[in-house]
Amino acid sequence: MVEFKQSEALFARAVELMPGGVNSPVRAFRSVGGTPVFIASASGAELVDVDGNRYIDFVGSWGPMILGHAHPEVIEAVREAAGRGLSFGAPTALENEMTALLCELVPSLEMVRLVNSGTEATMSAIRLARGYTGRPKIVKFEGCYHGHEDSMLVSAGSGVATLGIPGTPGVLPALAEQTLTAPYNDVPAIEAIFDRFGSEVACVIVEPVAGNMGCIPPEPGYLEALRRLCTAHGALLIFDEVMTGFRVALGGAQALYGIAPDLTTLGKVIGGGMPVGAYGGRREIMQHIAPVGPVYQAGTLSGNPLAATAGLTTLRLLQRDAGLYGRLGAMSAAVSEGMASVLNAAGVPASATHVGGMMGLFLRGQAPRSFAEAKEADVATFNRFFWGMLRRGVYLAPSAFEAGFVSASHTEAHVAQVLEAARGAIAEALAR
Ligand code: KE4
Repeated sequence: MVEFKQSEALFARAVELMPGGVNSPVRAFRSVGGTPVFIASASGAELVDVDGNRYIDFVGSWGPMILGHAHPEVIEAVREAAGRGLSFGAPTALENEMTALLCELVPSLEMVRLVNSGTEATMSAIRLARGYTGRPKIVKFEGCYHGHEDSMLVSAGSGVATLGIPGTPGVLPALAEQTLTAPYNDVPAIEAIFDRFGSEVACVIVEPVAGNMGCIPPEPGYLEALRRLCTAHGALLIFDEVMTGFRVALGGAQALYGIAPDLTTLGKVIGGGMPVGAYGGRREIMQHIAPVGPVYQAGTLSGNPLAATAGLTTLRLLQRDAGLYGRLGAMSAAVSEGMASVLNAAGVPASATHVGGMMGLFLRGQAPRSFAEAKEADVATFNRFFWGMLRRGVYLAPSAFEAGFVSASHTEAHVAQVLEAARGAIAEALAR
């Protein structure tokens, strides 16, 4: 019988010290219920919790761990860099190397600014878009998440092309109404927004493959429509590739789909597990950022040598492995489609999506194309399935509305273990 006693004891203390006992809400398991497991260590594709339970990991720290946990070359490079000092608050050659490699690998990047998180990257890119265009409005899509800055924490107003309303206390209505939202994969809806507000729109920010409502790929022609409309109306197209960057292809979704955004935001994989974000794009836009331009943005630990070392080592390993993204795509397909097949065989309608090293599992007969469709999935059964998988040594994302991630360390043996666990977990979920 799997025991979680140490995790339960630690969580009882954690909830007295941190809001919800966590430093990021999704880790609290509130979507799936129960007590989150506390992780003691990780290596390759596997996690070990404080009770000694081992798991095949399909969260990978929400995307960064694409090589697998504790990759020996990354660990050694960080160890060696640490001996030279942790942070200087001054330029280092490492930052030249890191930003040069990002510009080499991501097609639309001519200039980059390093920051410390995906949120900082998107917050800064949005401020830059508003400063560069002189326009107030931004457009985002329902079910897409771009970090927790105020302009992004809004809910769709009633009906299409209406002004946003605060999605959480603390966001000012005056700011929220400058954010317009539209359903993902809905070209008429974004056309309606541009028809009404075109001359006021500073930018459209989009996850080129949506990963925060489960994994929902763009419909054919969708990203092209966003590119066309932004160009026609003088708005900037921002690809938020915090999740898709180096996850769906070496050059990100923009390389996979052949679309050049005006700005790109990055995070997760580019830090190799340490805190790194970045935003960048055409030189003539990025030159508007301080100290060379008037749009202010700064950060004490931006470009931190240790984090840059972890990121740079990771990116170089990805660059060197020509077959990696083909293997990641085959792995994410085998896992997601395999689980969906097991659920369907048990009489539970399920569908799978996968792009490169990210994937989605929906307890819904057809793969959703939007957040509204994703919300039609059977979340209650997913939550029971989640716990059945966890007890059988498979760590899925603790929410029906998150993407899953594979790594270079996942093997065929892991796939077989997952499918065996899924058969038991869904039978148990249905018996309860
Ligand atoms: P961070 O500030 O969490 O580094 O990045 C924010 C962010 C920006 N853009 C996209 C597309 C993202 O997916 C994220 C963060 N993703 C979540 C996973 N759904 C991180 C997990 C968490 O919030 O703890």
